[in-house]
Amino acid sequence: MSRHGGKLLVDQLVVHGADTAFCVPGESYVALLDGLYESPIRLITCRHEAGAANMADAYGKLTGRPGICIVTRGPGATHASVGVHTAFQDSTPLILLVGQVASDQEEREAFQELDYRRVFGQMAKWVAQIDQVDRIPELVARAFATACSGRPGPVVLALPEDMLATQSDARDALRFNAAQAHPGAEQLERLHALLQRAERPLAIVGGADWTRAASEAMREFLEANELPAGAAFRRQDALDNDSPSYVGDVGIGINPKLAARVREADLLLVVGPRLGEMTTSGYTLLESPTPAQTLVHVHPGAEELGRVYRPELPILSGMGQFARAVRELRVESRWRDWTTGARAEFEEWQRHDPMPGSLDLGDCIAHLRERVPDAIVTNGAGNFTVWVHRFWRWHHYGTQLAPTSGAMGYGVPAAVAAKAVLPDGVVICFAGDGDFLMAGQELATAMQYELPVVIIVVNNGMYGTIRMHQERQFPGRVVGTDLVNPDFAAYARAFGAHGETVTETAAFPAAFERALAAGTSAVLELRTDPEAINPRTTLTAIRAQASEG
Ligand SMILES: Cc1ncc(C[n+]2csc(CCOP(=O)(O)OP(=O)(O)O)c2C)c(N)n1
Ligand SMILES: [Mg+2]
Repeated sequence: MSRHGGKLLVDQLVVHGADTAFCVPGESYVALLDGLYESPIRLITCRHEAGAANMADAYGKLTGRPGICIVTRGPGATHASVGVHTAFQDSTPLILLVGQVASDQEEREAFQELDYRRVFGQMAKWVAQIDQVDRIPELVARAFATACSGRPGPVVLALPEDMLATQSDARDALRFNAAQAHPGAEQLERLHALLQRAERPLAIVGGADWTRAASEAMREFLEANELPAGAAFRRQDALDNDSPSYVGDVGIGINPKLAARVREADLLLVVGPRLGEMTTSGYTLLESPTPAQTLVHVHPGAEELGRVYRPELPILSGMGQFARAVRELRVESRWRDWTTGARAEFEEWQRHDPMPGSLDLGDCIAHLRERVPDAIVTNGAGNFTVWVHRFWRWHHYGTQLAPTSGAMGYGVPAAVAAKAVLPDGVVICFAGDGDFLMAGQELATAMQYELPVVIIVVNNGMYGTIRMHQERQFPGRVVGTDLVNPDFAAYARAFGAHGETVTETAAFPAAFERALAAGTSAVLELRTDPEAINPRTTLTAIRAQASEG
């Protein structure tokens, strides 16, 4: 069977299980677009390549299969690069397909030409260019295997225009098999021995490569042994937050009492996360290279084990493989009070004192977590996320879509992708006023594909995080952080979406019901007091403290 390269490539995507692709079209890859004509793959055309790449990342997080993003040469690839970077930091399987100049034009700096190996070298697991049409099946299979094996991540494939248009008789590949490590009997025995010796053990769960079943198996292990477990930065859905074992998030804005417990623990069982800057409070919770705590680090990538901290017991394993192996593991718990104490501190941490202003974001989130407890929650970056981390409760793996890369503009596209993957779910995006306008145009995508999501824009009239750092380091010298914003409700209505402005806590529940019932996407602008800079303090207090110091 003879096919052009574009069709051959799309057929490979189907072989490997892709059912959705996110793109912004380009003249550099019309043969690939043509391959998508009459294909079973659902094509979602976006308004910005950053949106398309972030959607592909969210798809990868939700399904465990590579999110497919297709963009054109230099301008499209560079726009999409933020999604590749996020997929790298978040360990998300993703495949970016990029148009490339024709082979006979290469290296002339032809129109929009870039060398993608150099551009994406540091932020992708693998970058390649398919120069011969007959090798599409081989290289696409490798792209899927690479994206999903070990520590998952992004892969970039460049596609010369003439190659895509060339006919080929190549046969389809077979569906790829990802490789994942298992913990050995020896590691499990040592883990058992270390747990038996421990008095103040603490688990930190997170990272990628989880499934609902793996998260449930982990929960069984933790609960049966009365082990306390925190969630790594922006991985708060790794364990049901109602579990008596769950003790809060080990990320930005960590409960100081939980931070103290991480320091005091005699055994840290880290399952999944990298021990990165955000999960270690800027590398302060553990000492590098030799932590005071006995460290057991379980991770699917060998290069991550011992990268910053020497583990007493490194375990190279996938999450499902590890969780299944320890599900039945039992130790006699000598730490019941340690665990119930940590849990009580978490419950206490979810209550808060009233904040300045007529709208209290913490109260709005507390309402939502009761009203729609199983919602998928997305966000980008900004201080508003600290309220989400602190006051939401996640119950199932796959309900938090949040960039550990700290990329603004992630929440809206992630919400759109989540609704495409799980059409029956309630999807709520939390965005800051700055964060929202980095990706607000994808509201058009939500409308075009009839993917209703609720977007909550927390408007404090500034790039709040940066203002906070500014006040801490240069009190009173405000520069570059004020924002003059559009009317966000009117903006939403211009797209045909539902839009409302909410200025008081008491008005929020009814506004949310109207947003849910709107039958389209909705934007609720929440006007918050800029004084309420985070759930613990005010701008004025930060400035005063900094001036004194
Ligand atoms: C793409 C990107 N650009 C810049 C930053 C730096 N940054 C982090 S938070 C932030 C402010 C976010 O403002 P907003 O969305 O209004 O949230 P707020 O902090 O006010 O709650 C900025 C500029 C970033 N993290 N990502
Ligand atoms: Mg803001």
